[in-house]
Amino acid sequence: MSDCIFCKIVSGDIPGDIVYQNDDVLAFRDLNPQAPTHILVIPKRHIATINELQDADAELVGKMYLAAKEIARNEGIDEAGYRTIMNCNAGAGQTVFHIHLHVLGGRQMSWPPG
Ligand code: DGP
Repeated sequence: MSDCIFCKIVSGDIPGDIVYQNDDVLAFRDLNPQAPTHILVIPKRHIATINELQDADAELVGKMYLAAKEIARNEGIDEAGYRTIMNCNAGAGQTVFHIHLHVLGGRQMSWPPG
């Protein structure tokens, strides 16, 4: 998608502080971090929201979570704990319409989220 910020990070057209990638998934630090560790895990292929996911994307979504696990270990937040969130549509706070799994850690998390 030519007008998608995250597709531009995948293509290298805009810079990203990349911490992890494989053939299907890319992860980079959030520009506006909400915790000492705040990383976004995205599929390299453009998918706008959770609502657009197809059955065939099940493995891809699984790979996003496996990436999150790997990243949490690399960041040293796996044992203390971390949060993964994927917002869907504006009412949930989604502002970039290319699905992304937030990985947040390095501080105590509260519940419920706002
Ligand atoms: P959400 O609100 O769930 O759609 O989260 C979008 C996140 O993306 C938000 O935390 C800020 C981050 N973000 C937006 N634009 C950029 C960018 O150009 N680079 C990076 N690294 N993060 C971005």
